[in-house]
Amino acid sequence: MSDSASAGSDSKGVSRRGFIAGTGSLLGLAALTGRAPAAHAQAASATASIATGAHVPALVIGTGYGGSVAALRLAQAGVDVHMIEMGMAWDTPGADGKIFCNTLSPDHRSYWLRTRTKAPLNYFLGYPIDKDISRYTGILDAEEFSGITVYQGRGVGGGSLVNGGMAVTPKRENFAAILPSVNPDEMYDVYYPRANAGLGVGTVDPAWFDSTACYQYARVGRKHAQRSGFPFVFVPDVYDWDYMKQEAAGTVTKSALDGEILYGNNHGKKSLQKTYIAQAKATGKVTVSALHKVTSVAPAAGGGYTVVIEQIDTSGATTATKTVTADKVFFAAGSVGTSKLLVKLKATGVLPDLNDEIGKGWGDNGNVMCGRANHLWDPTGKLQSTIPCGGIDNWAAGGAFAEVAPLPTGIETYASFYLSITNNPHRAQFSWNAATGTVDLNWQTSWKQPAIDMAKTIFDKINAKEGTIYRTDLFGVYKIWGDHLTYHPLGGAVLNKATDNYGRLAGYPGLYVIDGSLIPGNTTVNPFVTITALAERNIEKIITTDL
Ligand code: FAE
Repeated sequence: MSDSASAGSDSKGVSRRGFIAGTGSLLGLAALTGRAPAAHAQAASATASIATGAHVPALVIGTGYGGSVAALRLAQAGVDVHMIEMGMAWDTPGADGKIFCNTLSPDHRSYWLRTRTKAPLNYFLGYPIDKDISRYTGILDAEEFSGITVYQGRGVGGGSLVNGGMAVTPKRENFAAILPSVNPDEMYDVYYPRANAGLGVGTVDPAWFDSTACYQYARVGRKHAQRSGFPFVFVPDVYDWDYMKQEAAGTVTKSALDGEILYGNNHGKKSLQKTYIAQAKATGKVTVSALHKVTSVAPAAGGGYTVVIEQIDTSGATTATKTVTADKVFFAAGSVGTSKLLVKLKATGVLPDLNDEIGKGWGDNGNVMCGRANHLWDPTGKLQSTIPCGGIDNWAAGGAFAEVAPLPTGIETYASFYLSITNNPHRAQFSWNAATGTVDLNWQTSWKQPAIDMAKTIFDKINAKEGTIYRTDLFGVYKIWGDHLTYHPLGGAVLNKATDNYGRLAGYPGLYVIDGSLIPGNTTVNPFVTITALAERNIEKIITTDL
């Protein structure tokens, strides 16, 4: 399942000095190793995972948005990069001929090391819908902390494998609240456009939206929003909109129109595997070890860092422990993954000089879910595209931006479903629990109340206007709010606090954070475009000044 690595061979030949001087280019590599960088040599290296004892110029922990940007740009600058990913490569079809399983029939591929599914929307018509599955390194991790379940993608591509692909650039007037130390001009003139281009972001054709059966639910959402005086906005996405039109026309294999979301998308979604990671691999300078988990990063005696990596099998069991060295290490394990590693490494004395901001400033992007029960004359449709394309913007007045989300059950439900992003002010902290040897998060369930109150500024008004009520059967028995979870973990190694203003970790030259943990808890909209744009900004600076 792991899809490559050359660190034990090619990159070994690149000296630290060579890396710093930028001579790890294709030409320099050939000169240093005495071997021509022939295409077949790269192809051969694409089958082996990283070897113990390897030395790599740049090691990236995680293959989500931040990691993929770092890998591509470093490679384009001539640096050999090895990416370490704890999840699977997701490049091999299962017995059913598909790489990913369907949302309506989850199997072992759905969840990360669970024996029972843990669906975010876990009830239907008041009945629990979770089912037993066999334990496997599946694609969606429902990681449970004491007060919140944090959903994350596992595999090469990180969150891009499981998310809805909603690619939203925040409004410029909100930017100062998101990243106060970053110059908005450079973000809106350079890095957001670069991120949107790199991700392949596009917007639904409005005329097709108005006519297709699969967005009836969104049109109902738009009608209800507008009748209550709320702006409805089209939300860009990385789904291939032409492919979706062909799905609707019945000329290609269905994906968004066949209920695929959450557990992977077999066709139309442009995950990072198809964009940044594909480009990175095409440079010939980036290799990836899947089913490898970084457990330690420590200063090495001769300079650089010693990285300990556990190779696991699909049952989660460790099959090998590898030790490699790296000149530079990029933490891109996601907000939770990076925070957990850094908090542990500081507390256990491995990286004792990390500052006291490590683990702080974590937020849930104010996520809260709810459903509304429509009248019989407002059906939302049996066929629903799994890719949301619209939202209700009440951020300025009520602190909420609500995605009009699908409920792709295959039957008419007369339900409107929403994921709200709210301006919830609560922030939690990760801390090391020496007794259990784990990292805890001190989020409290009651901290969702401000998010609920903000979401209610939209839905109470719509319900009053339409004469409708909240659904009480989607998150339990007589439970309105999905307030137990987040899809958008952010923070834990906040920019310009735990790191400098470009993600350099205080006290450790050559260690960088480059993922969602840099963002202090909220982006006012869905986060991955901002994570990508910030990574583009930071890696450009790092390449210019640190290499
Ligand atoms: P992320 O993409 O999480 O990548 C981190 C990677 O590191 C993962 O592949 C991990 O498996 C790996 N990793 C962790 N620890 C280790 C370790 N120790 N060793 C090796 N590898 C490790 O990080 N956002 C949007 O903007 N729009 C949406 O429509 C949207 N929908 C979502 C729907 C769902 C169900 C979920 C779960 C998330 C959604 N998100 C959405 C959030 C988005 O996917 C998330 O913010 C980004 O993926 C975070 O990017 P990072 O680069 O921080």
